[in-house]
Amino acid sequence: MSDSKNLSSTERIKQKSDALRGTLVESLEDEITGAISEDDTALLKFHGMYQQDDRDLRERRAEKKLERLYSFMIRLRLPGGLMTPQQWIATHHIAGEYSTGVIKITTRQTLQLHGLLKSRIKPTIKAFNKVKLDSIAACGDVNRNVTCAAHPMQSPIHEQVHAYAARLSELLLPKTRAYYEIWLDEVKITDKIQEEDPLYQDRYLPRKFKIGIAIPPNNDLDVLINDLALIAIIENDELKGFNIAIGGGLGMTHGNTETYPRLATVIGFVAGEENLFKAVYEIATIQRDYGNRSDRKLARLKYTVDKYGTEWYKTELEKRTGFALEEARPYSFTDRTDHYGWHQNHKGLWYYTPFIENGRILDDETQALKTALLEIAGTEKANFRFTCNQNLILADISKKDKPAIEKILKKYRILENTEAASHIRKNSIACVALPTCPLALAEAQRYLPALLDRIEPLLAKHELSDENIIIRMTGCPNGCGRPFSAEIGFVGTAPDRYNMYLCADHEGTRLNKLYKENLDEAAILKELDLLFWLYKKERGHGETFGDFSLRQRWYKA
Ligand code: SRM
Ligand code: SF4
Repeated sequence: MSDSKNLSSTERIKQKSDALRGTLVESLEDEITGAISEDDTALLKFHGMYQQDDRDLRERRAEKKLERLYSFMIRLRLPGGLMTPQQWIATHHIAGEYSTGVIKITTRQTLQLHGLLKSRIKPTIKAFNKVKLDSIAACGDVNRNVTCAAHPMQSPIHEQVHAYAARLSELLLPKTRAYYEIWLDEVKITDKIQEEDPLYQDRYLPRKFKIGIAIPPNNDLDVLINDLALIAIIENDELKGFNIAIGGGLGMTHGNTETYPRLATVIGFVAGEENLFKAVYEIATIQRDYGNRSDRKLARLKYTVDKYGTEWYKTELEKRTGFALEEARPYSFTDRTDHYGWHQNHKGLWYYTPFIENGRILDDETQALKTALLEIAGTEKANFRFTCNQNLILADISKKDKPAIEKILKKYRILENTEAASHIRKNSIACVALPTCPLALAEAQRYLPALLDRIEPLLAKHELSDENIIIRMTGCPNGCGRPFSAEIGFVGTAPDRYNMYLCADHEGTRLNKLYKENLDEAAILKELDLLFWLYKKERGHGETFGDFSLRQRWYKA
């Protein structure tokens, strides 16, 4: 069981929080500061928000003896990443009225708004609530947004599998009414029994907990990086059940060898809805009871699995559920990318995936994406599905409505921009990083597009422009843009410096390895020039860049 003597400070904050209420109401009312109290910042995460400040302005404000420019980021809970056109319209207006206006699609197929001032949080949540959207448990030591394979056109039973994302999200929601009381002015409940929480109890989980559901052969969500990965097993177009894998997670700390990225290990197969739900629930209770509660850096499920062993975890799970897992069923992933442009499913419905660089939805000099999406939502002829590659699929469009949507896409240069984007750019991900992320050591989404401007000519020089190389960048080793499962991964170490990782596979079943440390842009480009030259010259037939890098042993011993 977890050490209850040496609890981290966050454990104590959770425990004395009165079911996540803390002093959030008082913090909100405090007009002296744009911030909330320190303990409340930990609790706010469970309500789907983070306190941040504009790091670009820190020094200037400090010189003027001004408080940091505090603001808040809100992340929606959107299991499986599905939104109606009406919900999109509301999100568009909320973003414009209360946040920076930019809507960010995240790597867990939901949306974030940045730059909300303290006084705007409540109106924002109320406006989302009107269209049945919330941010409960989008952050914090609870189950996070459940991700699911995004491509409906790829499987006739996509809807059936997709429904599990919403139901698992419901199953693992905290029972507290704090969110409704604080943000939506629901009357405070006096009967505490109503919010007793057998799963989370009073200390919640030791750390964040992530679930993903893949539908092979596509692995667009990088399912094995989740604490709990479910892999749908489909035979003869029928859903038979799910393989269960545990212990994925990417975060690490530079220089701390006790921390590491890890892919989930498959422990068995489960058939039937009741058993699946039981297994998911009990995997969470084991982590609750055995996860590390004294050192948050070692508190994710992956460390619990490695401390006690996979077999132990499985045995404990079977003891708690009362049934044995079956032997894992065969499956294989062949693809991890989004499918840009128009595609049609088995029912004849159409899907369009535009290229959205790093998930940032805004109007700029190349295209009027935000305006186009508002106009498309206004037609009510397309649903919005977000992908874990920070993209959007305009979904479920009938043959009759396709020309109208296409006309809008053309008018605002979305078609043109999507067609023009290079393969490597379409396979890129960058995390938010500066200026809002407090943990960023280097730039990511503000820099990767410019770096790609310089990488594209190198690929052209070596006649590799048509290769689908997966490239990702993050501003620190927490791994939010999943750089450790990229064929070329850049992880920030300091301003303008990155560690470079190579050797992951194309399908998301092998992590990469450290190749070179602390490279600046000139060094990155020099390395890539050489690596691309060798790849072009010596690759085997159809060999991917990641597989070639591994064969060449391009990693530090
Ligand atoms: Fe993340 C923390 C952004 C996906 C691992 N992540 C953060 C914070 C909240 C920084 C903080 O703690 O104050 C970042 C907010 C930046 C900002 O200004 O918005 C942040 N993470 C993101 C997003 C928005 C990146 C993006 O550009 O899309 C993704 C939001 C996902 C969502 O909708 O829920 C995001 N984060 C991930 C992923 C990828 C995934 O889940 O597919 C990972 C790696 C997988 C994993 O969990 O191991 C990830 N984020 C982390 C970690 C490392 C956790 C660890 O085990 O060590 C942190 C730091 C922490 O928790 O202490 C972190
Ligand atoms: Fe911030 Fe690091 Fe996550 Fe990027 S990887 S968003 S820099 S915590």
